[in-house]
Amino acid sequence: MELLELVEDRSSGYGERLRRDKQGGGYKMTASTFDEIGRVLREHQHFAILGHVRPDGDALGSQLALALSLQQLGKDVRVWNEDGMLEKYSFLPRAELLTKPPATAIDVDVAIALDTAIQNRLGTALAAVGSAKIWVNIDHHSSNPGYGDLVIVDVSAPATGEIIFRLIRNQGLPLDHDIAENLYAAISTDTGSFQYPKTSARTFEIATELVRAGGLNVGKISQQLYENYPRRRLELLRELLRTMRFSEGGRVASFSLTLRTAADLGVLPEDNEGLIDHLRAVRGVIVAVFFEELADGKARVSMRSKDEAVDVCAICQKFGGGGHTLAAGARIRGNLVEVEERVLKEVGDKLEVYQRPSS
Ligand SMILES: [Mn+2]
Repeated sequence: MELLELVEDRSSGYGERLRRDKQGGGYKMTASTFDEIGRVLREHQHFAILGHVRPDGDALGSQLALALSLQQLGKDVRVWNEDGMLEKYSFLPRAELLTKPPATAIDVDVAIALDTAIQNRLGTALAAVGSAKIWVNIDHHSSNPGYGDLVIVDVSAPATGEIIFRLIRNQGLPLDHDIAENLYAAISTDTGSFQYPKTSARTFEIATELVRAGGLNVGKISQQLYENYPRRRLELLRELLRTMRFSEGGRVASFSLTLRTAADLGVLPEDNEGLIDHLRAVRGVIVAVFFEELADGKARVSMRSKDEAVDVCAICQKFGGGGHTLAAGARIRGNLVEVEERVLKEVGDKLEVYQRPSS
């Protein structure tokens, strides 16, 4: 069935809309078709491709992949992220294309936001777009309200990179080794190496096509993604584990990072990506929470759930954040200890009404 739908996607622009209608309820906006987006890509010349602040592999890989494909069509493409290219993803092909946005705004024909649930999560990259005739929003976060003129928010996709691949294939856009490697990295990181629940047959089909079309060396990419961390990331984990606590009878696990500890270790924001998985991996844990003190009087909260019945996106939305059902986050005003208490109380309340399935 998934394969049929993939074929349908290629033959017309309407596969996407059909799938959305079938799922029903989960979408908050009218879907644009790949045809509509493809037309905009072909008919304009100047593009800005943007991604969310504190980017992950999905944001950076998707941005680079779409930019490279458009460049091959002879388009003028700027690729901006507030944080610029992260050290850990600097191995991505043509990583140098992705830069911090300029201080002075630049007009473009089309601005494309990728993997970004809330438009202001584009940070300074949003301000760098002086004017754009058309805004395109391609994402897979369930909390995305559907900002922009052309919108594809596919919450069934485990990664924005998967949607970009389908767009490229559906519209016959260029796909070479460099594009394939960026998309593979995007999908690999956002699926937790093809492990998270939204990883589907379609995901593996796409990975197969990327490996084949790009002649990718999976072992080498994985090594660069998962076996190339700086030592301080492990030193950070050691400090986090000292603060580890379990609550709600072992169903909630959390740890926290103070500004002081982060400064002592020389931690970069990217160092903690994925560390929360150590909490999630514990038997009996349903919700994992990572608290990080920020310099602006707020705390950053990352949350993971192992059960669809416990929707951490809903919890984070109560605090002004968002994300996916099983992976979400928020930035909350208040000191670290106070935020920890408020959030863990909310998680506890959610778990109280949650009944574990008997099977
Ligand atoms: Mn993503």
